[in-house]
Amino acid sequence: LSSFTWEDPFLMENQLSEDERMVRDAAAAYGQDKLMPRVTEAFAQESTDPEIFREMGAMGLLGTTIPEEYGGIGAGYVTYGLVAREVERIDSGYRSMMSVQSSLVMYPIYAYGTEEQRMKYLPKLASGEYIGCFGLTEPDAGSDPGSMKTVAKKTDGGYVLNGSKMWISNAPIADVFVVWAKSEAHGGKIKGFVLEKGMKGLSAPKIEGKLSLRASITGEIVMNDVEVSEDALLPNVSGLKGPFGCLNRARYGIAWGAMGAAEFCWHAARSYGLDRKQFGKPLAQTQLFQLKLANMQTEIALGLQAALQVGRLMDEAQAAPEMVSLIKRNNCGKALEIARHSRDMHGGNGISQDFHVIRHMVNLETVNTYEGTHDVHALILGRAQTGLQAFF
Ligand code: TGC
Ligand code: FAD
Repeated sequence: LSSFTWEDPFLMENQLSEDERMVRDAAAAYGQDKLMPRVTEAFAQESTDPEIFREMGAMGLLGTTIPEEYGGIGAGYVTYGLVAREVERIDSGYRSMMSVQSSLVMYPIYAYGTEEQRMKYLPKLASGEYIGCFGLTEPDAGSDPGSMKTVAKKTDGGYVLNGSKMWISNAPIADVFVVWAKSEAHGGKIKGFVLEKGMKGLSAPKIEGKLSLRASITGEIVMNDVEVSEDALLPNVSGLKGPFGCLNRARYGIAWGAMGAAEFCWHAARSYGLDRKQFGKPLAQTQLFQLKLANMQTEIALGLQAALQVGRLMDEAQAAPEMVSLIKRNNCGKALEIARHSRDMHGGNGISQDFHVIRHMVNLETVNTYEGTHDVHALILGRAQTGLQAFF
């Protein structure tokens, strides 16, 4: 048997290709050099720098899985996951900005849009010149998006949209809005529309006062008789499987990202415990401290292996949505628990912004809730093994 690498117990490094490691290393360097120095201030001030989209675009971190002809880098889902892990190692809000742009805006335009829509939007979204958002959730339709009230009515040559969306990442600074609405012309089925900033009747007020994910701007989308032409419709999908097709990809990225935040908290707890002495010895030399470190190491190693396996299956078009539910639920729940323990292991320092763990902890509360709550994913998995749906 060979020696043990404590920070990479199952030698994941050897399971990655050279190309995957290269993109991962670029994302890690970008995170450390450009994001880490500004995150404390951004979180404290609840401010989002739109320049980050341009920087990520220049690094090839937006729409990594989109083919090069549309501005992406045509990479696989493992690469996408590795990028999410590195960005979320800094802050879940920065990963949120990136994954909404990639999985929830670029992906639907690529998968469900016309060639004209692809050419019009994707290169500018890939470079970060355009910022995108995804409007599914409404004030009265969160876990149950099928009960949405937003409607699209047919007009001569287009549609008029009315309704409001709630808790929408990037919305107040977005140029491009992928919005889901019930379309009367399609028998009330849910259809996707691409709206643009500046359209009459469209506004996106900021939601103030978040105590979680403060570095990522969140807003509403209000649509009052927003008139669009036929070419705003994403023609190639109908029904909830449209937004869910995007969510499968974003949820998968979150499963990797949450592990990045958890790794930060684990490594921080280990370093702190090695440095900090109480009762005449390092905290890391106590049994309780080591038990917590062992639990963190175990959950992260298992969570990363699971995410890698689902990523490989996605690249082979063999992944089922329930696999994504399993890793999204598990990895977010475990990351939140790890962040809470790390906060505790830092004692009083754990509540200071300077040690970063409480920021990760409060961020992960959002990550555990959005893209399907922890309990909603349990119900998806429960349905898949009993054949009985317990949502209503
Ligand atoms: P259900 O009857 O289960 O399904 C309706 C139709 O949708 C299809 N479908 C899927 N298709 C592809 N992938 C999936 N994962 C799918 N899940 C369902 C299904 O086959 C069916 O198709 P068809 O053709 O037969 O009509 O629908 P339901 O209404 O009973 O769904 C229940 C439930 C709970 C599973 C679902 O509604 C759910 O997942 N709720 C959670 C909502 C959610 O995740 N919202 C996310 C909003 S976006 C967001 O949070 C972005 S934050 C990003 C960031 O900042 O990083
Ligand atoms: P609810 O659905 O009201 O759930 C409240 C509680 O009830 C939860 O614990 C839930 O698990 C539980 N519950 C719900 N149904 C059941 C049931 N049948 N059985 C048992 N328990 C149940 N949405 C977008 O569309 N786009 C975005 O970009 C976006 N970004 C977000 C950013 C942030 C910061 C946040 C906080 C949210 C964002 N969301 C976004 C919305 C997010 O997806 C929803 O908040 C999430 O889906 C939960 O919906 P809800 O808040 O309405 O909670």
